[in-house]
Amino acid sequence: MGRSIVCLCAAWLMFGRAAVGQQDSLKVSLRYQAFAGPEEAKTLTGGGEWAQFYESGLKIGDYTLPDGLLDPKVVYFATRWTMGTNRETRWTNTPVALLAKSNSDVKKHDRLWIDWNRDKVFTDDEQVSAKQNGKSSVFGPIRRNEKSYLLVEDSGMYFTIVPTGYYVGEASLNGRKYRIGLIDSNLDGAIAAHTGSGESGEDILLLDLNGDRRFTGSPTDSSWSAESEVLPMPRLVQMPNGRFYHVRAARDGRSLTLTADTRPLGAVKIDSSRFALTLLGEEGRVRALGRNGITNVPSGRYQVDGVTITTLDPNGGYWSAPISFEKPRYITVRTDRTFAIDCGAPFRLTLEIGRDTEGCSFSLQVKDRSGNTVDDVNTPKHERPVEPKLRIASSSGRTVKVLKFHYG
Ligand SMILES: [Ca+2]
Ligand SMILES: [Ca+2]
Ligand SMILES: [Ca+2]
Repeated sequence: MGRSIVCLCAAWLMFGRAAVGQQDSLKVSLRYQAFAGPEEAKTLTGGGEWAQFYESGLKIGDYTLPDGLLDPKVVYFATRWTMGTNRETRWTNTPVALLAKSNSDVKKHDRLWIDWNRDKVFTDDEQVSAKQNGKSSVFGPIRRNEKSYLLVEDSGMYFTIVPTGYYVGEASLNGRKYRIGLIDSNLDGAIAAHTGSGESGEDILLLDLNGDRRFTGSPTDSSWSAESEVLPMPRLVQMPNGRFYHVRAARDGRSLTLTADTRPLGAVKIDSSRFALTLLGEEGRVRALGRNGITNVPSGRYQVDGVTITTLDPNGGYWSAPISFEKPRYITVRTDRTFAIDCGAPFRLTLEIGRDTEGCSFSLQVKDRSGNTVDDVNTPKHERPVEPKLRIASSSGRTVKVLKFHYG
């Protein structure tokens, strides 16, 4: 009895020593780099934060305006960070902006001032520079707390605020370099320690998994799909060498520390050549990438959050299909056994017919081979496939009606 305990301890110590090598803690220095353009900023931040101009109750006569403006308009400059959370006082705290047109040919306002000091005078130093981006305007950089943001016009009075850039560096792992980065996507001027929920709206971790030096993906659609390189800030991330690392980002975004997780790995089997298994554990949401039916995860107990099946497209890119489970599923990952999760292709369509006084309704559901719900199917262009059609025919085969399904 005593003998076996000694053996167990020895094995533990050996594992511990193997795990504490030079690769076990990585500090990566990051530098600030501007986004290639507002579109890249919007994609990688998952659309950025909303911003809106409101006209309610403001009188232009109360403000001192620069001379010679075309079609001036004073409006509240409302964003999550200018309005704060106190509903009672938010309008009195919200800066007022001045919009004007640069010439009579432009349809929309393309000049902007923000009365930051709230003295009701719009001065030259409060003017925000503007650039045309196709048919819409991009204002900025707007500075706040030493950070810079762009205001990208979506339509008329609706805008998106995005950071002007992100922090990027290279992590060296097993003799290879991987680009890694951070985005202050919730625009609070700091890189947050993760909240662990892995929801969009958090800051972003960028990780170039395939080594093409670009970051592909978006934190809103299929963010945890097998190939996404844009992740709402995780506490634990799997690096391309297959190991899991605890993520700690400096608040100023200038560095990132990755510390290897020391738990032994256990295998989870999913019958699919490429997939991502997302688990909820004590580190929040964890993504484990699977190849040839197997993935390895730090041992422990988890709730299965979802599985995304991925298939490479012969013309480049990949198809992905996230699968969710109706009832909460828990797994215990152990080193001495392989846990199997039954899900994956082939997918089946099930047709449901509803009847009421108005007539019939038809709905299609996509289920996987085990009856789990396939939440979505994404093409290599990150779009949904064309909706299927329903043909209603008479018993003689004559087409009575053709209906097109729509998503939602
Ligand atoms: Ca002012
Ligand atoms: Ca932040
Ligand atoms: Ca990449």
